[in-house]
Amino acid sequence: MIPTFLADINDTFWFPKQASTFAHDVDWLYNAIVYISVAFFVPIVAAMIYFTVKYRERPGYKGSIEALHNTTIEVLWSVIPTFIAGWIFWQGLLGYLDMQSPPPAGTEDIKVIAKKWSWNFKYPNGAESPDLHVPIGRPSKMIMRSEDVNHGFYVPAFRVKRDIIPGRFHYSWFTPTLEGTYDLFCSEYCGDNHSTMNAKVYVESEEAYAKFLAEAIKEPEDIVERGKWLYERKGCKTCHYAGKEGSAAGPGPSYNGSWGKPVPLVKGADASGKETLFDEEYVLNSIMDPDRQRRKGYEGAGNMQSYKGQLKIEQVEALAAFMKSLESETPPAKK
Ligand code: HEC
Ligand SMILES: [Cu+2]
Repeated sequence: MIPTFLADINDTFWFPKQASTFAHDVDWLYNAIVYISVAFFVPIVAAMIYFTVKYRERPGYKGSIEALHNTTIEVLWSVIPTFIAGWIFWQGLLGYLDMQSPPPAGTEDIKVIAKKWSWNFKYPNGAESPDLHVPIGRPSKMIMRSEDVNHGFYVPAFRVKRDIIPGRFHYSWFTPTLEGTYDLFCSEYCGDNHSTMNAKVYVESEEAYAKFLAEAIKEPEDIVERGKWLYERKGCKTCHYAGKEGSAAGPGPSYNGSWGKPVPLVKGADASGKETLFDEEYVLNSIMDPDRQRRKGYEGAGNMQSYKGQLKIEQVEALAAFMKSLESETPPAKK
């Protein structure tokens, strides 16, 4: 078995907390490689320095030209490292296969949707959230896809990392072992706001997890609250500013103070072709068919994708009500 003093030292040293069943083995192998490297590095460098000094060229000293070859030493320094490298490969392969093979049944299956630049998690009961919640002590399986470009699902505390390539599904799994809040990062550079594509992972007791699921499924009754709820859960928050609780100014226009005012357009479907009013109809068009009316000053890359098929008309209504509720808020200075 793995000596614990080798693995658990990292809890406080150079690794984050060990919060999954993988963490111990990964850290242990990492340490083993470091210690093996040190065990070679120190004597080799020491011998090098010693011989450099001992056999340096100096008056009255002549090196011998016969000592060029020693079969015993050469066989040893080839064969021993080969076995060590083979062992490292074997241990790494076992760990890799373990991480690539989710248990065939009994996992908590969570769908992960990566999108520029936010995460969306869908749970078995239909609930969704922008941060990941998982129960402790039970394997959770991530069924992951990307809506646009390459992203990477990376939770350092679990020692789990997996690329997500558009057009196919990728899987990842882990069994959390320590309650707490951990960081989730996107580990593939995916454009301008890649560095903001982070989320939290909440490892919770079964009761807390069940409570979260029950609450996450219900859309708030109040229409404005529901709009805000959708704004946070559907990824709008990464790009649009919406008041004090909203995110910092992203690539999209701020919702604040826009309602009922004229919107200057690049190309418009309305009669003048120059501007339109910020109302329900404009919000609906912007969400379902963003190319039809682009706001002036926002014609560049990194624009909004259509939400056709992802939002119901009632949900658009709620989002519009939420934007309307911000009509008196002052927008932040544009960067
Ligand atoms: C990838 C970033 C991004 C995301 C995510 C995003 N938007 Fe946008 N949105 C933009 C950009 C950029 C514009 C301006 C260009 C345009 O008018 O199409 C815009 C325009 C809009 C407009 C018109 C606003 C105006 O002032 O002209 C509305 C309304 C809107 N988005 C709503 C939403 C809603 C609702 C969501 C979530 C369901 C959302 N957006 C998600 C980037 C985004
Ligand atoms: Cu990304």
